[in-house]
Amino acid sequence: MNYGLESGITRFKNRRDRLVKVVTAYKEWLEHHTEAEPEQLLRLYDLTENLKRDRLMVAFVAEFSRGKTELINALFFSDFKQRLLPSDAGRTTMCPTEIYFDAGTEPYIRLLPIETRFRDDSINALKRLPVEWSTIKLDVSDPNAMVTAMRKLAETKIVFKVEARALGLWDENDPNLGYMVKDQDRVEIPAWRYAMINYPHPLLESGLAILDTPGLNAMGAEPELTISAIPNAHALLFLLATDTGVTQSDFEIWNKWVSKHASQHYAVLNKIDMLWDDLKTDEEIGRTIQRQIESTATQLNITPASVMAISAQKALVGKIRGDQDLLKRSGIQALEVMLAREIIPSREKIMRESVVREVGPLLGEARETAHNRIQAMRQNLLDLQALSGKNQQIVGQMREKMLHDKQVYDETTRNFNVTRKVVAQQGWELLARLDDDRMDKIIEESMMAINDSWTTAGLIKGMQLLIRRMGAEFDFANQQCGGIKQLLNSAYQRFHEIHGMERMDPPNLDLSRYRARLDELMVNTQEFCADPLNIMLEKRFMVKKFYIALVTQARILFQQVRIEAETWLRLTLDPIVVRITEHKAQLEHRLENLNKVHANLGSIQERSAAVSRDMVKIKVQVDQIEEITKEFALLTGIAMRPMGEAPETGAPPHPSDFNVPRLRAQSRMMSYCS
Ligand SMILES: Nc1nc2c(ncn2[C@@H]2O[C@H](COP(=O)(O)OP(=O)(O)OP(=O)(O)O)[C@@H](O)[C@H]2O)c(=O)[nH]1
Ligand SMILES: [Mg+2]
Repeated sequence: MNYGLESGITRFKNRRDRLVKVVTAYKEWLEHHTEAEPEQLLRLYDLTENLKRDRLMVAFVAEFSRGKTELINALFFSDFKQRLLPSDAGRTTMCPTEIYFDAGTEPYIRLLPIETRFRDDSINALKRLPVEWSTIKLDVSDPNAMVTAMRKLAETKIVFKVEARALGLWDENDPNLGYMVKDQDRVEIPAWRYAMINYPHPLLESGLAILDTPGLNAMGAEPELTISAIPNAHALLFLLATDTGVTQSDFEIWNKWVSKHASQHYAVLNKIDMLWDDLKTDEEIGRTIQRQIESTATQLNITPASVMAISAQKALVGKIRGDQDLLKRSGIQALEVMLAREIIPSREKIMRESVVREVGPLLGEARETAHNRIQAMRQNLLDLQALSGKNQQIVGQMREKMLHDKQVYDETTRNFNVTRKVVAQQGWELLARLDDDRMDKIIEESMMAINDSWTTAGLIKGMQLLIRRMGAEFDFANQQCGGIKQLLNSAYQRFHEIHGMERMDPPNLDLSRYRARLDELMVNTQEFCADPLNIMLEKRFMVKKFYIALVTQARILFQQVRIEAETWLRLTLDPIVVRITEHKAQLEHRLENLNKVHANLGSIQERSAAVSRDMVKIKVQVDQIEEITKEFALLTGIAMRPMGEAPETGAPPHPSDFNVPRLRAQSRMMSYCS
């Protein structure tokens, strides 16, 4: 039993599955009932695939030995009936460990050798190269074998100081590294740089992912953690222990890497069992714990209510033994309730917003199209009824008028197509400025600014240039999108004025959150460079590693902006094109009716019957899209607009996730550009 956590995650998974289903239904509707471009369908397919992989990442961050791993064991792996992940006094977890479920492969633990630090590849890049990792298959039915395999996470090796220095893990002048010394020449270093565990646990299968991290020095040594993994996690759990209080290094971690992140973060005061005292009453113990909560809150500058006091160890024991009293006393239930009530819904919100942003406007448009089709059919019937009893001359006049209307419409469409070509060209230019080659060039320029001087001064120069260049591309994207929007608006205006088509107001491209992330990277750089420990010459290695981490994150941002721009173009142009094409089809249909009736006045009944039959078919389309919209509205919480009302204007909501898997879609080209 874990207080709402399991049901919370299951709810998250159900919602996600239902979203996948509704987007798939919409895609199929488009396939069957419209001339949807293959690229658009592919994009929707990508979206559903990405949704299926959507995870809720909870990162555990703290100084060593505060009980991070013990808490992970207690929260998620107590069913194992023993300690699954190694947790021990002193430094235990030696490398950052990601735990998740991937249905595509057998359970495994994958370990990245520490020697890969010699290379200039980021961990993110190495994740795509399985050969670089040492992989151990996990036999989940054998607990002892599992525990043995997990011991790898705590593995260390003894190396000569020169090697450790070359790996950027050892610095004679750093007083914090004394614990590594084995003898005069040798030091102990982690055997692995990073671990990935694929484990079929129900919570992980439902989309939860966990990041366990080692203490402070390890965090500083792997800048990718502090620059991307931790800021990109959806929730951070920061642990303190009652026996150590808030030490200088606890405070540093909280201050530098936890408190200022926009993602949800929580302070957890662990090891309260150390304050349990048989010679004190429960009230006295309660008061002692409360005092420690208050002093922790004061030091971290947060309210006492936001510090959760727990005993991870007793929670694990309580769960393994089924001891409800111990479990209750451990305080872990409050933490589980918080995870279920706050973290999961906030992740769900991000997922919903991203789907609403990508699909919402298009779905609304599809619904509008279906209703317009019915409307046009009704008009057709009225037209036909109006024709009954008319002579051929009158029908001929009506046909002439309709023909004229259609010619005017075709002329407007031709003009629009000229604009469309210009827009396509500008769209290409825009996307070309945001592609990987462009980013490579920007990185190259920034490396030139550093000019192989891996000092903090060089780093600042290189990063300033990188961020300036990226910012300039973002500016260009905003400008270009503004221009495209204006062009389309004035081209569409003619349809509104001459042909009475409803007004449209496409959203603006909003890149503010990417800019904020860029600014954050610059702040990270400045902070790194201001740290006296990093200014020393020996830290050249770290400067380079830090730069690689920054560039990795910057590249992800750049790819995200490209996807954002690509989506924006689609959301802006597609609905207009659909509307114009639909209107044309309707005019043609009406003209065809007039032509047939003109040729044979006796065919009105027959035509009316044919239109009525078509109407039944279209009614099915309308019903389907209504169902899809209803489910979509229910899942995303957006209001369903009663049909016939003016569309809402302004930008749809923005998600704040930096979901890397979405990048898969980046190579897709816009269909209308081809
Ligand atoms: N008394 C007590 N001990 C605990 C509690 N939680 C963890 N411990 C012990 O504290 C030690 C460190 O716990 P870990 O889970 O390894 O701590 P960690 O934060 O993961 O440490 P690193 O992996 O070194 O970063 C272990 O011996 C745990 O058994 C607790 O609630 N009470
Ligand atoms: Mg640990």
